[in-house]
Amino acid sequence: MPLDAISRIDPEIAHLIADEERRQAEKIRLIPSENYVSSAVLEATGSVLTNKYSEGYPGKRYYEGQQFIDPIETLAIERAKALFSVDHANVQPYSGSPANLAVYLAFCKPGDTIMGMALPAGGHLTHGWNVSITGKFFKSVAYGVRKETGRVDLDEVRALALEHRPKLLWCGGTAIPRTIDFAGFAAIAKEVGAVLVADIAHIAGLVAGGAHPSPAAHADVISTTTHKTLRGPRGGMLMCRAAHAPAIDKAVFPGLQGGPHNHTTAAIAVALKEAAGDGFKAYAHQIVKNARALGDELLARGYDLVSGGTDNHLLLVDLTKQGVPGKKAARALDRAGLVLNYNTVPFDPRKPFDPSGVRLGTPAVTSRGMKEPEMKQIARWLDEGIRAAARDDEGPIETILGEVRELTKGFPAPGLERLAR
Ligand code: DSN
Repeated sequence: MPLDAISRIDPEIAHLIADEERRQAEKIRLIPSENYVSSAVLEATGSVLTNKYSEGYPGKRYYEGQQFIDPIETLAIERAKALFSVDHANVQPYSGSPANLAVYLAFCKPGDTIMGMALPAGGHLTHGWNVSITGKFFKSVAYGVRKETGRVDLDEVRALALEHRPKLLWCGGTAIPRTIDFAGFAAIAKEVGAVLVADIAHIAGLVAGGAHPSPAAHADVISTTTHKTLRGPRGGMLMCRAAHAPAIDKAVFPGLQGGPHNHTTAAIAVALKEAAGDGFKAYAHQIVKNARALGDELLARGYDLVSGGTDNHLLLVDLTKQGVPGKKAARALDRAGLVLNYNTVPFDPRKPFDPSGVRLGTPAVTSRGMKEPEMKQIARWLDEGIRAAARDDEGPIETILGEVRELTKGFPAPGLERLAR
């Protein structure tokens, strides 16, 4: 975005934004929950819609002046319903965590039993992990993954669900490299009378593009952020069957939130239109092809991938064999222009703030138009960078940084094309 006004008023912030733009343009961004939004989404996010209060829902607001806000929110809702084949959509959650909290409010009372995937196994904080409000206000039961396979064991999930009879059963998470068996979870939820919530924050774009099965026929509620593979602004959505719509809407507003962020709502609407358009299916499938290519090359170089590979956009790499902790590797790779995050691996003997693994993914590089040959090159750089980090050798890191800059020049990032000119 042009930074003329902000440069005049607040040059300090303008410089920092410009630096961040350059960082996003020059580096290879592999954090699997990040992406590049289009210029159209950026424009909506930076629009005057940020000036407007709109507590309520289209046609039922607590403030006047909604002549243009109501149709914007209605468009976002209708586009979400069509794209994900759901009865109802609420596009107001500020992001994924508030969306998930609204689900608790809709279906549970404090102290109720809920069940989700353990954080160290790949689940999300808000699925009942102990440091989150969701693990403090509810009696949380966690399922994990099998040590031998790194995958969810539905027999374990079923046994735990039968024992504890949770009100809510979460599936999905933040570090799951494999396809989520929504039908399998739905069968368990039905057997124990739980509400099944599919958190598809990471894979929403893959679901929309047909590169991951949809939970629409299986889950009572679908929760998602809008800014990961879906390539929208920072935001959240809840989708559900018609029967749950009143409870979900009431939980989001007035239960949990105040006025919706209308600039975000408009940007979500734009992103949903883009996701329904030509090219998004190919984008979603290319994300998966790229992750597989990256994973295959890392496997060939001797890396341990949790679950042995990937079905989606992300890879979880256990660096124990390489003799370098995840944080040290992630820091060195960042200096080399390859941005990923350190992450626990299942059964990690190390602490979450200094774990054994790294997590990486392909949504952002795929948005730049990179394909399998670039993934092989990136895997080579990752390998060289990790080996250099293990022996505290800064030389290769500097070399890789130069090569990364050369490669990224040929793949302009959406929203930042002008920096490539
Ligand atoms: N922070 C998100 C992620 O990176 O997966 C989850 O909230």
